[in-house]
Amino acid sequence: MKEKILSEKQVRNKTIFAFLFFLIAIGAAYLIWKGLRTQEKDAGATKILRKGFLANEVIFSGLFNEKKLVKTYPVSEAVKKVRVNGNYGLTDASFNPATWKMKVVKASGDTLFITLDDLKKLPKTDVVFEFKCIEGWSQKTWWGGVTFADFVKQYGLQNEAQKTYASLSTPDKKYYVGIDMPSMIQPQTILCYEMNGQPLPMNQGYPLRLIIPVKYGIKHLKRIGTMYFSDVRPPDYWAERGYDYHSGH
Ligand SMILES: Nc1nc2c(c(=O)[nH]1)N[C@H]1C(S)=C(S)[C@@H](COP(=O)(O)O)O[C@H]1N2
Ligand SMILES: [Mo]
Repeated sequence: MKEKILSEKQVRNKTIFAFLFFLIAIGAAYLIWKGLRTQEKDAGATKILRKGFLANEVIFSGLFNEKKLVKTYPVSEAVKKVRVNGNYGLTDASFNPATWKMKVVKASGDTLFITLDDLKKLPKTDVVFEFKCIEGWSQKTWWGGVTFADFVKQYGLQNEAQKTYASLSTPDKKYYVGIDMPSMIQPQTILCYEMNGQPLPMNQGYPLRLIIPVKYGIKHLKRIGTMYFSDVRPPDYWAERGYDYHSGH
């Protein structure tokens, strides 16, 4: 093989280039170090690390695993006595279940008012899964209703489903959640009207609640009053009190 012979000038150029590259690398390393050192503290971490947390939030929000199914169990494994937890938005004495309708605000601004009988006409889905509360308890529970995905199809809400978030709140607006759309569309997420094959008990959200197995209990809003869709993150009761907005697991 013929060796490549470099002229003196070429050797000099290469050396200069290597030296410049070395200086730039040192400079970049110094700037990164200085940046980390002098960033003001933000919630106990530096801002740069904080950006890492935000990136994780996006990754674990369900945006990248929308098709992933939560483990399910046979109905026989579901507990008979389902724990009751949390009654924000359920204490309004003037609430009348007989006249209840779910209000759905469409992207156009039009509103739909949907009854329980309307929903019962749609395909029914049951899900038995491990319901987890951030307080540290969990139990296998059995729920039935219409998947949000079926609901979108049947009511022609495809435009709404293009939004980034869904907002759900109780009729009295005292409890409210915001949920990323991929988690809403996930095939185990249901607008739920049955528990253990029976109508939902009052304290578990009669007539309709959200069951969203990819999330912790705080997101499973009981007694849905109004639903709307938005690219702006909707208010969320527990996120306002310091919990993770997405609360996925
Ligand atoms: N309207 C309303 N929904 C709610 C709550 C609440 O306080 N109000 N608590 C949440 C929490 S923290 C949990 S763990 C689950 C509990 O559901 P369960 O009472 O059917 O077990 O409901 C969620 N949905
Ligand atoms: Mo909870």
